[in-house]
Amino acid sequence: MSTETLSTRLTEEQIGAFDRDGYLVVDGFFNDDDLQPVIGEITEEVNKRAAELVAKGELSKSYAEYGFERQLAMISKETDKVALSIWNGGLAGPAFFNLIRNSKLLDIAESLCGPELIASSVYRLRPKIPNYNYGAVPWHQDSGYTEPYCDKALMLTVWLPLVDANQENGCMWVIPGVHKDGIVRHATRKGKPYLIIPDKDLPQRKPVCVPVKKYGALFLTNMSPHASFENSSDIVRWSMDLRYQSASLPTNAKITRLPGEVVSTPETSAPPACYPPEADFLVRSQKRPNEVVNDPAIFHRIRKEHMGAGVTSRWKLED
Ligand SMILES: O=C(O)CCC(=O)C(=O)O
Repeated sequence: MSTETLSTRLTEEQIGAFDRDGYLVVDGFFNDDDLQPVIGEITEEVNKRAAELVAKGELSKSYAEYGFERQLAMISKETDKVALSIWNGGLAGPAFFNLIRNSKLLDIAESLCGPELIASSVYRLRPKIPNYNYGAVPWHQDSGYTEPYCDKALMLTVWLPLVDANQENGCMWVIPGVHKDGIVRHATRKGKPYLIIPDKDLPQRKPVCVPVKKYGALFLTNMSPHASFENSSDIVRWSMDLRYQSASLPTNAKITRLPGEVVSTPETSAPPACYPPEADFLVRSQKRPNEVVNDPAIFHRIRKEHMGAGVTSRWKLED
């Protein structure tokens, strides 16, 4: 725990619930100052990309008058090019960077992962379009995607909706209380982007639907099985998910290594990072504060220049 005063803390009860259930929803965690810059940056990009398609004759109009919740749904009735171009980590403007290093979020991440804090480039923007099959994400643990070496440590996922997320528009579902039971079998699927936990391997606990209103945050462990299903509403279920870990785990962040931190060498058999394909960066540190990345241009450059390595493959094709 940091010696500096943490301004945002979880209560004992919240920490207990996170430890027991493997997830925690905190309503009203964010405010407009936190979210509006990201919404503004997304809107600008959607407008820009829509205008390009209109100019090429691939889209009839920008649908800007439909606003944040509906514009991309309307565009996507004509073309999925705009949605696909911004999905996942496609946008990396200053507002995204500032959300990842939001001090309230870092306070919570620090309290759970420790004071030397790495953020991962594995942040995802997910505009789940109504009735569009790309958006549903099958059951998985985030550790299914990362290096086995990192299974035992906490990598914190923060999932935050940019609109009210509910069962109708495809909010998250979680299987509570099984995150201490280790990794379960995942499978790959031909032509599908996501891993899946096959039905017969799903932990036998009742899944819970986890609606989260805009400004709320859902905190998850890397071992908490979660999924999300179709959006059958008429608005876009916009959300982001961000990830944090301790600098003592394998990381490809370019930082001075301190005693006790894992350095990737053949002797340690540690991978170059918990998720080698994308770039990590230091977001909070007491011991090497001048290595913290706090300039959006540097963030952008680190991501761009990152030479992604593969993840050890441990899953087979679904039978
Ligand atoms: O946003 C979603 O629908 C799925 C998110 C997810 O699977 C994740 O954050 O790991």
